[in-house]
Amino acid sequence: MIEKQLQDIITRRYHKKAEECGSEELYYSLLELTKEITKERGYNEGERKLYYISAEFLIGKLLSNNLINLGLFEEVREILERFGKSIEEVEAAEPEPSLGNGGLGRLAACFLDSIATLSLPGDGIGLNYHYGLFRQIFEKHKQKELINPWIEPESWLNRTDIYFEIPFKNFTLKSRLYDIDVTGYGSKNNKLHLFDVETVDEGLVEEGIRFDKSKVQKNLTLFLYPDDSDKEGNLLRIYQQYFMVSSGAQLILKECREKGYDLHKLDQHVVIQINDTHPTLVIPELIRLLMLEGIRMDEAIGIVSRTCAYTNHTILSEALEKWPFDYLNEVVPHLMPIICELDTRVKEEYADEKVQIIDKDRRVHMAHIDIHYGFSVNGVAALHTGILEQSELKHFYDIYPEKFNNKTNGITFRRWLLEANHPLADYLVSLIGEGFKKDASELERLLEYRDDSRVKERLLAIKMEKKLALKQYLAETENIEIDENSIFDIQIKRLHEYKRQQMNALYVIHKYLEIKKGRVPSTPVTLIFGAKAAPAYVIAKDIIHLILCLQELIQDDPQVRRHMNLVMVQNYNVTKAEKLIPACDISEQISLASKEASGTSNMKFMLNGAVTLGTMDGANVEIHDLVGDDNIYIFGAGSKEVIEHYAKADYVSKDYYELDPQIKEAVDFITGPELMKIGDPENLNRLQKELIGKDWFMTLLDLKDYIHTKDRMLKDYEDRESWSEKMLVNIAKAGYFSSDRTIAQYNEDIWKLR
Ligand code: NTF
Repeated sequence: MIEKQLQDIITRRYHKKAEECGSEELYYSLLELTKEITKERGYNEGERKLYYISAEFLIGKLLSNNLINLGLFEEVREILERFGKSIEEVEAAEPEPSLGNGGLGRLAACFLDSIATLSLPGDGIGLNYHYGLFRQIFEKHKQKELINPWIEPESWLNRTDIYFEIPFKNFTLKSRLYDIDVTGYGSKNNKLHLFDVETVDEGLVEEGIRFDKSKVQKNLTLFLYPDDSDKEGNLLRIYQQYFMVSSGAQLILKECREKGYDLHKLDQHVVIQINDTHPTLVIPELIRLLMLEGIRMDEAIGIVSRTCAYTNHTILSEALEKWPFDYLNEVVPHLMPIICELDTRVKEEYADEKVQIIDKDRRVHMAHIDIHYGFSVNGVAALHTGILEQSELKHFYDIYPEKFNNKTNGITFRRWLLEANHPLADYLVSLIGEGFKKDASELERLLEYRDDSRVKERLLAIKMEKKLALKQYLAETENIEIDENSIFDIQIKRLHEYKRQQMNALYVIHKYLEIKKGRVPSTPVTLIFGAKAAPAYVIAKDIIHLILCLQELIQDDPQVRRHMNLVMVQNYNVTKAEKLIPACDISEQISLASKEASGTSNMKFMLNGAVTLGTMDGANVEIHDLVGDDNIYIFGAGSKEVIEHYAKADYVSKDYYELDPQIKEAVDFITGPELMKIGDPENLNRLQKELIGKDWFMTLLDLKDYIHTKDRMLKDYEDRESWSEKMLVNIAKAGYFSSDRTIAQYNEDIWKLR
């Protein structure tokens, strides 16, 4: 049936037999077929609908994902095999959109999958960036940014004829709606609505990703928020944000009108989840639009406040947006009377400077708008929400304790287990049945096999299979050689000082020096990094530089390489994550406690049988609660201690450097002759100076404990029986981190759909 449909499409498109098609032709034919079948399933509906507004949706490739959700994956795989092609080859022809930076955007994508899977009516609203985030390449041990075009004449995007007028101060832009169908696993679909500007001009891009930031009509959806290190960059972000929320708000009201809803009762039919502060302007915009419909301001404010809910994803103050009043006024003057009114109402009620919307420097605090004029505020892991309540947002929690709630993040098991790890998924089915695919808590049944050595041996064999698959992938795509018999220790996430890739690099230096002294580990280890740095983030780029220099140093030293290898993959993205995660033995989750709101790769690794090496931060705390001391390696200062150091300003990295010869030796090595020969002295010197003189994220505080704990872990790996039991327990306990659970909780406590 499917085979016939596919062959018909191929004949119409290419006048060929399927056997004669290349990967690309097969990909486009399958794209068409999948889109057709998806449409036939219909869309979730209900009296009340969720709109998840987010500046980022890091959706990844969609072919396999959609085939799995449609229940067609196996069949299509077999058909392709008969045509002499593997699904992997075909999928290689699909470009990966990069409509997000990291965890926040990937979370939004996992959420859309779970919302559809739970048959909840809920659509995403975002922007159709033409190049998204940059594509990363390495040149002279440095990151270079290139454009990442992903939109082809034919893609998952469906172009609609729905337009909205978006008013700015000096001009009006037309926004056109594009939709991507979101398939649920065995359920009806929802949509991801992406808005675009008709007048975008890709020719604006000069060298790399440089472009004229001032030509807003031509660049608004060119890149996922570009460099905001200057005023023009900031203004462009405000333009993007308003364009997104005004388009979204107009779409929401259009859908309500079409369904005949009374706009006075908007909050009964609509709930808007504001993903971080980027979509905050939806609050004043919706008030403005309701007033245009003849609703008085006071009532409009009430309606919108009962409609909007806010999720906070970070306590890092630089990520909490505060726009200068004058910038907003330059872009959207028509919103300012409303923002001022919202501010006045707060000032009349509360004297506390910390809860004001417009502060004394005339900066507009976006999160404060969300908290005062939304009905729910949630953090993304228990520890994170606790920190929001007890310190970061304490002044708000004191006013509105009833608004605060926790929703620990989750990941979709369809992509991160069924798609990324077929052998493991199949084996789990053979042991505990299909149930876990819809109800992830059933994974716990795996615990019955805790003492079954045949099962544990099989888990080790599957891990080896995925390590070999990664080896082959890296050899083919990046010309990198790795040894499958070594321990794979992986840290993949955005490059940020608080995530402390620099601490991992210092471990590498330490180990290098140990090996040079003849103290070699009994099992070789391969350390794998993947990370993009924000183009304007100088120290992050210096850290990449250090890692790439270390990589070369080790590559060229066969004596060391036999025992330790270091590899940094280029252009880390969702596709690469799907290859790396199933192959991992040790999952590096080493952020400074209190700084990583949740983390989600920690969950993906665990689900695939890696063991966590981590601090008591974010969701690591909850992983630890679930698996117990024996099945996770925890080290370093806890969040209380860290928060106290900040409060007392008593952490002095130089003391750690000077008092500990091992630390000193490792830090000194950064500017020693070996690396200075390979790298750029400017970058290496600056990074070293930063570590000794500032080290804002306390790398040296935890370094010793990190080294000891990691060495202990590498040793424990050698007891294969007991290690495989840790793997089993991690897989069995991962069910809690299904985004189906997270979304069920959002719905129960916040959205109340159906
Ligand atoms: C990220 N926040 C956090 O840093 C992660 O810990 C968390 O897992 C994800 O959100 C998803 O909740 C951001 O990316 C941002 F933008 F808020 F800084």
